[in-house]
Amino acid sequence: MSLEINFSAKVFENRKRKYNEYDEIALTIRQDIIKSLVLAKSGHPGGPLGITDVMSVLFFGSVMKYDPSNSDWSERDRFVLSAGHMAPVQYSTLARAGYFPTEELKTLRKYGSRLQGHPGLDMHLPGIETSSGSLGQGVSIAVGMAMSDWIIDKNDRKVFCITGDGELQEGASWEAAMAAGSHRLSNFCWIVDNNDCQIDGRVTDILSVYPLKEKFEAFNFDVIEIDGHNYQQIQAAFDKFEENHKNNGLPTCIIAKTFMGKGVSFMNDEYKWHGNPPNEEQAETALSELI
Ligand SMILES: Cc1ncc(C[n+]2csc(CCOP(=O)(O)OP(=O)(O)O)c2C)c(N)n1
Repeated sequence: MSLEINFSAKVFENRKRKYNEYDEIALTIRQDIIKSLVLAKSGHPGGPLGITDVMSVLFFGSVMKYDPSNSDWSERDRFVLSAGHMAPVQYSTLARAGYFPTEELKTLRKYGSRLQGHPGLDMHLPGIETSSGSLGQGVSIAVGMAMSDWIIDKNDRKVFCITGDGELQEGASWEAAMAAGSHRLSNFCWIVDNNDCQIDGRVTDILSVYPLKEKFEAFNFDVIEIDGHNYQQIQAAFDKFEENHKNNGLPTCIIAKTFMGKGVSFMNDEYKWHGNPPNEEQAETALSELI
């Protein structure tokens, strides 16, 4: 491989920020995604690049309560990436939060690595709360976590979960929605990565999941539609979730309108980048744009 790939050691704090401070974080994560995928020679760039801005606010804007030096902290909020194929964005985010050395991002999908193609609990990577990748399953587990916190333990922990929109074609997703809405899990925040792209085309064309807002409302969610690349709107949506939680309101569903492959011109809004890694030349071009 002639392209030299290095990962800076930079980590970011989880604190209230001015919106322009997220640019550096999101850029770093997008670079990590491209770098780890070109080294892995397999994997999914499109979804991870698209959800990076939401992840940046969620993890580095004092939205979630967590402690990278004590990943089992009993009072932590939990994050579940139900769309497990988007693992590169979760791995980079966790590394940039300080859960494990950023150098480890080099090992994505390598034999023996803790960073497999989909998050695995059996890999014992700090920050991973459950295995995911079988679509619909992560969100079902996440709702179970929220139920145990809210109904049984009656504690103050929150659960955040990201699903894809194509993922909603999996029926288990709607069973999870029904349970969260029916039990009024105000501690549950469901984020839909609404890029209208999936593995082999537009979600609209393959099997429409729309109208999303009305469907989640029918399942008893407070639904907030946002531009998933606008930090102000992302922050406002998480603030509304916090308010819903404080007031024992409804569970929150944030429908984040995003572009697959955001940040890299030739990947932008292209479903063909759902699951193909960049080759060296493409990675070089992508990294030259991510500065
Ligand atoms: C139960 C299940 N069925 C099929 C797959 C294969 N699969 C992986 S990702 C994907 C498309 C998901 O689309 P979306 O959630 O919109 O993610 P995006 O393309 O935006 O990354 C499919 C069908 C799977 N992982 N799990």
